[in-house]
Amino acid sequence: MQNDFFSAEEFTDRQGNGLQTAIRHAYENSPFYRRVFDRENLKPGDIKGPAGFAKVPFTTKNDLREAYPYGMAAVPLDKILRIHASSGTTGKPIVVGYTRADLDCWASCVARICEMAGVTEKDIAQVSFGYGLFTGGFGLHYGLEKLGATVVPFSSGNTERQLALMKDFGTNVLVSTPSFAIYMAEMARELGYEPRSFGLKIGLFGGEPCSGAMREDIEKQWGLRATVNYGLTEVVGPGISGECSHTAGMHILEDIYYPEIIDPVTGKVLPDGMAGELVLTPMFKEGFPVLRYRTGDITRLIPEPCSCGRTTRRMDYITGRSDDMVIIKGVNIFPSQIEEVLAGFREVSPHYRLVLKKEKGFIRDLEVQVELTPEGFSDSYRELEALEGRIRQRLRSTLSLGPRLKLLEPRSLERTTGKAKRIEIREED
Ligand code: DLL
Repeated sequence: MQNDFFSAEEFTDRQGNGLQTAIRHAYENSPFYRRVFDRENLKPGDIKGPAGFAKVPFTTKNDLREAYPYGMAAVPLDKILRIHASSGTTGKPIVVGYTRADLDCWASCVARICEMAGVTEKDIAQVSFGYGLFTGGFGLHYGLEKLGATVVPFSSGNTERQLALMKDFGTNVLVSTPSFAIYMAEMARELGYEPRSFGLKIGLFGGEPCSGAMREDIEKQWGLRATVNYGLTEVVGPGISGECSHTAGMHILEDIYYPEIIDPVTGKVLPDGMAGELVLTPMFKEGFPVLRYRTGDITRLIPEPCSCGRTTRRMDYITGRSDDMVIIKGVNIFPSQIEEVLAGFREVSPHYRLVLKKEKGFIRDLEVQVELTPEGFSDSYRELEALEGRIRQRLRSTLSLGPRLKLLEPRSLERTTGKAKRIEIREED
């Protein structure tokens, strides 16, 4: 679609106008932002260009939590057509509401992401994200429909039936979390099917990190081309960025979402290419607008143009969340570092879990639990011990700390049909 090919000047112009629209709408219609601007003694007219925009305070997850349920609304509730919410594993969920224009814009964004990934109106796409308050199911559904693809709105769960219908309906595009795609392949084999025989062509994966090893595994097992896409409830849901067929980072829909990367500690805006926390401003959101939302996701903006010719900047894969960082014995660790080490061993599967023991608020102990692959599993104690030693050594040199390691039999960790749960915290007093 033509918006992905704007020239740099066109983007600058559009973003300048878009940011002005967002600021004015928030200031004039959102009691929350009116208070923020008044507190800072800021008026929309004072904010000019990117340097001026940096004066706008960040919005955090906490702000949205405190606004539960409707405190972020900037339109009367009768203009809200749909509500979604984050799962809210801790504290209150975060609620977002969409006007008709918001829903149209969202569907167009998701359609663009799907088209970029190579999906066409000839395809049959099975949506295996949950339909409900989670934005994944409905978000992809309406985007794919807008594109003209045939949608199979299966939702999550019921893996056996999911596989049976996939075969019968001739589904060729799978829409799910990457971990569910791996689980489905495992299940297909258990049921006696060869995953490649399903004829899947493209995977649209999102909602959680997809490491290089996971992507390789999915592509090899299903014989499809995997693409990843990114989004979050607080900003809109899926449809913020996604990969084109060159699969080298996710193009941000920059004419709709204004991205910044900041140093998570100082809040300073960082130049393209440097890793930090992603901050997003949706420029045309009416219902529940947010300005400079701190996503918590660590990534970088890729300065080089993509060989596909699109001029929208790409964001790199998420390497962690600023609130996922584990500090243990004074060492900072991101789960993605552990995943990378594990991915280097063909004897272990992509299924792992980090068990953190907390004592009086501090993490005292980290145990890495990882499943062996059926080929990596051995009856020989000596072989397993040698493997354990090699993994442990690699973990120690990467993390500067030696966590405990537990090798598990194949298929012993619980599978999920949505986002994988990688971290378990055990509180001890
Ligand atoms: O997961 C929205 C979504 C649904 C995106 C389906 C793509 C596909 P939330 O439940 O609010 O929304 O979770 C958002 O999930 O801040 C990231 O930490 C993580 N996340 C989402 N996509 C990716 C991705 C949806 N491609 C949170 N890579 C975000 C890594 C991702 N992390």
